[in-house]
Amino acid sequence: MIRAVLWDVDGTLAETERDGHLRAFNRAFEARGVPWRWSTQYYGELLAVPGGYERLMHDMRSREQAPAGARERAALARELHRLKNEHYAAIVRSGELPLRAGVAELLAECVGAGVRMGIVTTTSRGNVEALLGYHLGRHWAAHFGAVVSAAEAPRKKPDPQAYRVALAALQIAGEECAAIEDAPAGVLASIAAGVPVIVTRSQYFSAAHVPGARARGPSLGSVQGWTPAAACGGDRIGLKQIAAWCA
Ligand code: XBP
Repeated sequence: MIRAVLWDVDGTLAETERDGHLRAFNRAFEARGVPWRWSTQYYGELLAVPGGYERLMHDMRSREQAPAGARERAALARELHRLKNEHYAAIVRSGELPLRAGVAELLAECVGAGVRMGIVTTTSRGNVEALLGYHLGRHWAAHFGAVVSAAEAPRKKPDPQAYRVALAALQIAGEECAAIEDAPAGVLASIAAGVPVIVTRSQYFSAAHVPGARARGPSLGSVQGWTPAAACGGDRIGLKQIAAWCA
């Protein structure tokens, strides 16, 4: 049996990128009077750049309307990122970012079975607090032996720092855990930290190449469509199935 489940956040717990962060970025651009907007397709390309602030800086390199000076550009990116995270929290509070299928059930199964849990993300701490506070209540953090965000792990995935920090906090070896991720960068980070990983494909990474993942499939809420097949029975992906894939 595995001793801990390590959860990625964006794309894994909820479809936060298209329905949350992207909308929040565009609202921040509007609020700040910035003349550009990001399309759904373009944001998919920008996701190759890890980190919201870094994404803003990357995008501004090819924007004529962006400030020319490096210092002004960084200041604008910081302000837009802060505004984006405010809008993101408001979107979460409006109830428009539900947990993905099977997530609530697996969270509850871990609690019931005494399998420890960690949050392993490189998104901003406030975004984690907003999403988990909304869905699990204000004592959400009590369910997790480790909560690692950009505050604790500034080196973004695919760097394994976030996973290493979580393993140290849980005082557990990587091979005793299973990570749940949706994107190639997260898969690379978990594998580099020695944590077996399964992939629940999200909107933006539905066809991504994820070599090294123990299993990949459409959702924790379904036993159909997984490679290798989900052979442990039941109508959703549970701990027994995850342990079988990670053994
Ligand atoms: C997700 C990310 C983040 C979010 C935006 O990280 O790459 O950058 O897209 O959040 P993970 P910030 O897969 O580790 O959850 O704006 O706070 O960076």
